[in-house]
Amino acid sequence: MWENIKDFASTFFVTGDPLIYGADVSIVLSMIAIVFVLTKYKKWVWLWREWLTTVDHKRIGIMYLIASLLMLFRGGVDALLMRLQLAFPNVEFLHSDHYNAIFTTHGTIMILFMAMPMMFALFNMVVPLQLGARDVAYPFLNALSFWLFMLGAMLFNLSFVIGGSPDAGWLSYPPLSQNEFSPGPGQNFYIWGIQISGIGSLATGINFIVTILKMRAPGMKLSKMPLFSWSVLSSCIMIIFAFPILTVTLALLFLDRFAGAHFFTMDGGGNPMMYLNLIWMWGHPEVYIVVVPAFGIFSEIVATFSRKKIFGYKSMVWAMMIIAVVSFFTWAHHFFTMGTSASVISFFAISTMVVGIPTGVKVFNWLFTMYRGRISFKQPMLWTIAFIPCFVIGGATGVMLAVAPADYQYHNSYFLVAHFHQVLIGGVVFGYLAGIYYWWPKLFGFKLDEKLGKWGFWFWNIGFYVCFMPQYALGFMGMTRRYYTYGWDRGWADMNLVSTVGAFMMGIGFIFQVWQIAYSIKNGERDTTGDPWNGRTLEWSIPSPAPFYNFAVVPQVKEMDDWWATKEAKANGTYKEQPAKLEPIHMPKNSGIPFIMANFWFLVGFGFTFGWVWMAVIGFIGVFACMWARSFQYDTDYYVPVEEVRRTEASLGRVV
Ligand code: HEM
Ligand SMILES: [Cu+2]
Repeated sequence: MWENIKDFASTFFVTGDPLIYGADVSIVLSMIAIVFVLTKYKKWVWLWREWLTTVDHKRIGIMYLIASLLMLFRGGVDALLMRLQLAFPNVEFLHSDHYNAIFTTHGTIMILFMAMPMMFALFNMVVPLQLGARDVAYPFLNALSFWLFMLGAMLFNLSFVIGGSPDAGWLSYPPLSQNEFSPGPGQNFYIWGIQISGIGSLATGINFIVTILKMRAPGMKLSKMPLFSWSVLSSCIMIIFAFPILTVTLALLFLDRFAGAHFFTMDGGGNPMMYLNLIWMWGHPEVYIVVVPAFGIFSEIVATFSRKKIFGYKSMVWAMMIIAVVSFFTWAHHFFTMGTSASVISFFAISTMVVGIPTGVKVFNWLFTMYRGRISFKQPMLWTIAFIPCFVIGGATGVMLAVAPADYQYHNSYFLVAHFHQVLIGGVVFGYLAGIYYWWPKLFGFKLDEKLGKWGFWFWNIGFYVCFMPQYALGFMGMTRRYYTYGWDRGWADMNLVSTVGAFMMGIGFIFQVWQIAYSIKNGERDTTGDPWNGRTLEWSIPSPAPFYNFAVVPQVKEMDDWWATKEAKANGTYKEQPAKLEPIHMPKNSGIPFIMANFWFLVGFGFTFGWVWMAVIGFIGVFACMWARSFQYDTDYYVPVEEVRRTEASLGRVV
């Protein structure tokens, strides 16, 4: 009996590596600390009522934000471990297997569990406020999306200490990811972690499309909608077309592994190339899904901090929509070298280059907006300005990669690694950080400290170039990606050392940012106006932090940048006060079902990961029970009385 338990434990828990024992200990300690604090300060009920069951888009946004910052930390530690290993030749503090696991979890976490939730954080924090809405179209579904994401991410991260991490690369190509070459639960963790959170992402896509199309304040025609909301629309359209492909692809891969099917096997009629095509039909749009909202953020920030209307509004909208469409026709550029006909290759080479055109249009629009503007270099603007050259270089190297014959040289080299980090960090991360700095006061009621933030900014920025510029050269020098160590004879030592120094500079930048948040919670400049940046769009017309119902009175929109127009009219004395009549506000009720249902999904995933069908069955029964319960719940909304609205507004310094 004891032997059996020992046997089981030694395969169930990941053992043998001091790093992992360290993680085990810190996970257990932090759990104990959390339980202790919650109990000591009697916060369990508060946690349940205010957070775990909330359907308020702002709170959901904040939870996404916290989760994504934690994941940025985890993915960042992975990155630093890899860079540490590569700093010098012949270092083997990570074994080859462990290195494989680390680049796999780094890539997967950064894209699916860092970039995606940070993007959803911004969607949730901003879109309803910008549209003049009281919440998203389906608040319950929104909470469900969040919890599906969260439990999927937890499942994926659990592989670090239980069962073993996936190690077949961030896209898990077969045949490597098949049972034959990756037995053990790692690949299953990958499949189910992504699968569960992916369902949440798809639902978020639907939710925000409906919100944008149906919930805009009266008078806000699509042609007057702020550009960030447009970018969200573009991104969500891509989500609803791309994510089902991912779901199906992973489901088929799972059938191969679990049920011995032959969709992507080398024999039995299967074809691994099919997987590559499918996964990139999702994967390429995916990178645009995460970058287009960053374009929206930059558009808002450039206009606000140049004190000018955005240049070329219509062309911006067209550019984002064209990107959404073209992004579905470029996927094969990820495997030019795998041998197809010249005509297929030329099609994908040209379509890839075509994406550069709308993107270029946008860059010029931002520059023209800044031209002769009165620019103020606050944190959001700094990140925006840093983004432009960074993204332009990343885009240019992307076009270099799109030149198919030349790609035979660059393919899977460090040139590629440098390229995609340049667009992902310079575009996505810089963009989201800019957005977080920009909208932070609206959510939290105070600004983030400028001085600490600027330290963080410079460390990130200089660190970025120090880290990734040498990698372009390393690519030309023949260093391929996913290399776990190399010898002195290669001549790669100097460049790699420089690159590692840069990576650690970015790490220091991140520490400054965490410090900045901690410092600003206490000492940050309070925002009493609700409009700390002299903004242009509706979210700046309400107090900060935004009250739970957002708008005491639903705004009537007349112009593009309506809030700016209102302020101008007030300054000119042409503003006509509209008598604001308070009415009871219709709001959704909190619900525990999303949280509970996502936990059942977790059971499903965990059960399938270890092949314990009984557990998956219990999970499915729970999922259906939750759906059942929800279907017969009729008491899902309530009205906030006028008196309460008046009181809340008064406590925020507004008279209505
Ligand atoms: C913070 C600075 C970062 C550093 C220092 C860094 C470093 C690295 C390193 C060393 C690799 C492995 C390269 C190889 O051996 O082939 C890698 C791979 C990767 N990184 Fe990063 N990274 C960073 C941030 C990011 C971000 C923000 C994202 C996405 C949003 C990202 C996405 C990826 C992906 C998708 C891979 C490929 C994984 C694979 O080969 O399967 N990284 N990164
Ligand atoms: Cu691509």
